[in-house]
Amino acid sequence: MNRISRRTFLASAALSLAASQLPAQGKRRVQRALAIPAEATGPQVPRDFVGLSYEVQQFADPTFFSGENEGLIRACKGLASGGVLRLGGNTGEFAYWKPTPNAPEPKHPHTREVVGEPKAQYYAVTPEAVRNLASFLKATGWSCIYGIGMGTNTPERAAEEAAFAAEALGDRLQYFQIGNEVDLFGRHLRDPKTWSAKAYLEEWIEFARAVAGRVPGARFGMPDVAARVSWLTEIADAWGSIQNPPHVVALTHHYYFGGPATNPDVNIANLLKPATMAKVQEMADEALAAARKMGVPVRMTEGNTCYRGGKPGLSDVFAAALWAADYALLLASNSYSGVNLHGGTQKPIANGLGGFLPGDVLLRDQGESEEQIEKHPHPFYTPIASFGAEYRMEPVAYGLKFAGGFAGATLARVNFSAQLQATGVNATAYAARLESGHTSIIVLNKDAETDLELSLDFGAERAGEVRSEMLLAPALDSRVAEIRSQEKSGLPKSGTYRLTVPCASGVRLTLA
Ligand code: BDP
Repeated sequence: MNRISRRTFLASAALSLAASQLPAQGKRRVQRALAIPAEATGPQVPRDFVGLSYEVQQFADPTFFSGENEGLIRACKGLASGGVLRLGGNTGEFAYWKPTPNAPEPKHPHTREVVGEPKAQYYAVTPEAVRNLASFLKATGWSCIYGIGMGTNTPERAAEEAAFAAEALGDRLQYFQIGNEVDLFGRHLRDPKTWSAKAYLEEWIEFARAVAGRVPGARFGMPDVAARVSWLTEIADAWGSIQNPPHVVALTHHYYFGGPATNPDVNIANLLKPATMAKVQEMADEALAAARKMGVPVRMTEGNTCYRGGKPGLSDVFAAALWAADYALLLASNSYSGVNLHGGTQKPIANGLGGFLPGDVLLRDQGESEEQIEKHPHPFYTPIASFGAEYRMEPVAYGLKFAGGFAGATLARVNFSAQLQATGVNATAYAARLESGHTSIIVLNKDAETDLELSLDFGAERAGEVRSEMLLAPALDSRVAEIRSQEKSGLPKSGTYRLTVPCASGVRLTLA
């Protein structure tokens, strides 16, 4: 068999999926030929491209990130080998370092109580939590971007915590980040009349110098802005005038497609439409220009589908898987060093948002019972959900994992997505040369109704076996996702391979 047709896909999928779980049959089909180059001359995707982001407040339970938390360790390893765990989030600004059990709680500076912003509920980060984090990282094979608060912290305490963390985490520590979403500090942590990128930079340098004073060779990612990527530009422009600047190794920003859950525009059609990715591209263009000026890469250190804890029916369904795969690969093709999708458990996320998740309000309004509501992951966007002691990879995590198949690979410098979208289908594609030397292509058909029939031209001299995997679910709004290996086949002598990518699915082909 030298061709995988839609029927073949469906037939092999049917071996273990119930008929109701097959991908939907498209109402339309479009055909397109793509020439896959033998050479890949685009960016190299770092091996540790895939990452997760968690609130610092997860530390309040030192058994969470711990070498003993087997369920979470298994889930992280299932998502990516050698991923990056980023700690930060709104709650990071309300943590204080408690070096010994008897150390008193410091006096906290006054902050304004603002509805929707975290309440000034302070909690301690302890040596036990940081040591357990080290054992967790060892067990998972992951490394860490360690967040230290700036909003209510002092440079001295930040330096003391950093010294302990650097020692405990050793080579598992990639770099520190000081301050989370500093572009929003004017809301509740600083005077909005005087707060600016310049004011932030002055303050940040004081913190970073204090940390570098205690941790020789300390590395930093910054500014970790919520949305204002123009701050990266301002920082890059100002950087040259700083004497002996701290060692910054990445410029970082966050990204949420939209929010909150109650916003009707935050829906599957808008999440998946090409204009959404066009905006991502604009943001990447600006971030990259700043990063090039500073000679560092960009990392998207915290993001997801919908801010304020996610939206049920969007963040926790298969549409989020296709979004995550596409979003991650688009950033990889823009030379990003990685993507950390935000998540965690209910309490830290809710605390960081003023006490509740708007998604729960939405479900109650829609008449769901408390029992039904509990079946959703909390927060709704979390890539790894915990239900009691069980940890489960959510659809969004399957998308990230699918894209993570290109970790370590070199991307082809061809805009396949533009070629596909020219046919009117909402699909994207990325090709790469894997570390093994094999060529691989990922096609994401985000279209709800159109199947895509591709003729992939690999060139006549390329022979060999074709392996394929599919990212699938019964429908865009299904609460499940799966990555399924398909039967192997051969590449015809012509070098042209016909592939059907059903609507609302992803396919990856690898020539071996
Ligand atoms: C970001 C915060 C994070 C929140 C998230 C959200 O850094 O703590 O959990 O958004 O709104 O602004 O869900």
